[in-house]
Amino acid sequence: MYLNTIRSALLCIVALLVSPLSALIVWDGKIVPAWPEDYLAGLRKTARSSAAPQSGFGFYTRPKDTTYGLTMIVDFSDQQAAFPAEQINDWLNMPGFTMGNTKGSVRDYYYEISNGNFLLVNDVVGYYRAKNPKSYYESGSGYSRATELVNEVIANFDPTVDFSKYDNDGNGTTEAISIVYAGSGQTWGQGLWPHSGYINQTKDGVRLGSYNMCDMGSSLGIYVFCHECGHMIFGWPDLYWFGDYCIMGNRMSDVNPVPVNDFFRADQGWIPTVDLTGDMNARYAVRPNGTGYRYVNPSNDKQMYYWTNVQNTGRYASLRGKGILLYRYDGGIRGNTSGTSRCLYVVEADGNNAMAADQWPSPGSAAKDFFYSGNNTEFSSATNPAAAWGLKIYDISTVSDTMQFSVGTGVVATHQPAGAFPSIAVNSPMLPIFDLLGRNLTIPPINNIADYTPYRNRMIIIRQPADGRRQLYIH
Ligand SMILES: [Ca+2]
Ligand SMILES: [Ca+2]
Ligand SMILES: [Ca+2]
Ligand SMILES: [Zn+2]
Repeated sequence: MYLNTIRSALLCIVALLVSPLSALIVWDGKIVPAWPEDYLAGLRKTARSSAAPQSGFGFYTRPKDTTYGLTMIVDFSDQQAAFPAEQINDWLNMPGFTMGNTKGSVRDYYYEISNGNFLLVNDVVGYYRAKNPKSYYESGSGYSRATELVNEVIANFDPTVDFSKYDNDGNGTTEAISIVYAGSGQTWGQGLWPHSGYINQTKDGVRLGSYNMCDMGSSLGIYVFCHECGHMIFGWPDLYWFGDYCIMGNRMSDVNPVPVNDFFRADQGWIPTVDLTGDMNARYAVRPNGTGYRYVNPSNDKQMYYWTNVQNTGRYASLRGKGILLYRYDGGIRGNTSGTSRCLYVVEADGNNAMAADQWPSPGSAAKDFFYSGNNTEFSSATNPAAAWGLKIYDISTVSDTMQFSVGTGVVATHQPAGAFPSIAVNSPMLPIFDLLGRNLTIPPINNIADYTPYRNRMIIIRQPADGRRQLYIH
């Protein structure tokens, strides 16, 4: 497991003890006297400002860190634009955009939830006045007339737009082509109802791939555009039977939508992950927007549990609870197609599995869906809900910004103090590093140690900027 992780991932996360020879790990999660607090604070600041994307899990598309999209804006003779083009540009791109209660632009949303790892920049062109009134495109069967509008809009802008600029990764297909129209969608699943689709056309030498069609509505909320970008750019499915816990699920707030769920964020590498295995006995801290914990089915590496600390503040303000939120993912299932066939769902701590029975708008979220002391403090084969694959999480703490839990069925391992911060030579040779069970882990040579960064009081990030690889060790 460890070796596979190390070899296959650009980001390696390993729990380990310090060998006297390597002394590579310098923070034991308790107290290291050689590290004064202001020094730690400075390093944390550095870590944030220079954060680079981590490799993630690879289940969904991972776009370029900065992705350029094209947004073509349209109005109609019977639905004229209520917002000037400059305002549409601000809505998509302006840092700190507000309008009514809308919190931030589309760019802000993704920049924020990706912890600065994904920047979406939209070029805005238009307005284009459609040939037919909006009522025409809203009729017809299914999305046939949306396709008609898409073709019409592309033909209109092709002479002045170089679509090849929007193939960000040079693979021959654009990533983020959007059409945003004046007014509101009318009928679910018909006409111009917001959706992501596929354009089978080649322009300027690139295939126009998936597109996002979105309405402006009456107040420029960001839910719909951000949700459609989830489909278009990342390939995320609609999370039906998922409640309010993701922007790909319920539409709780147009103006301050919840983030993408933490499993998808970890899949992108936007939050770090610690992999736990059945032979580990340890106690961990978990903080909001911090490290997530993963437990993979030992006999099927596409199935896993993932859990984080979610507090209902900020982007999560519309949730009705807080604590440890636990997901179960199955990469062998495509999307959430019924209450009993879901690629991703929340394992509800109250054990009533209400979200499998119904969806939007209820049940949305519930305080007792979260694990915390006072509700449910254990998740194992003997509890309701029951854990599969040998996972046991127990002794979950009360709700707070720093929650704790223990894992495993044995005695929690204790750590030796790491001692003073060692001096580490650049271009050091292969270093012997041992995990909690004393197994020697084969770690590639460290060629260029840029810095050591304590992370959330639990980790050291070791960078290897020479080849862009990074390794993250926790202790
Ligand atoms: Ca062109
Ligand atoms: Ca591309
Ligand atoms: Ca429930
Ligand atoms: Zn959708």
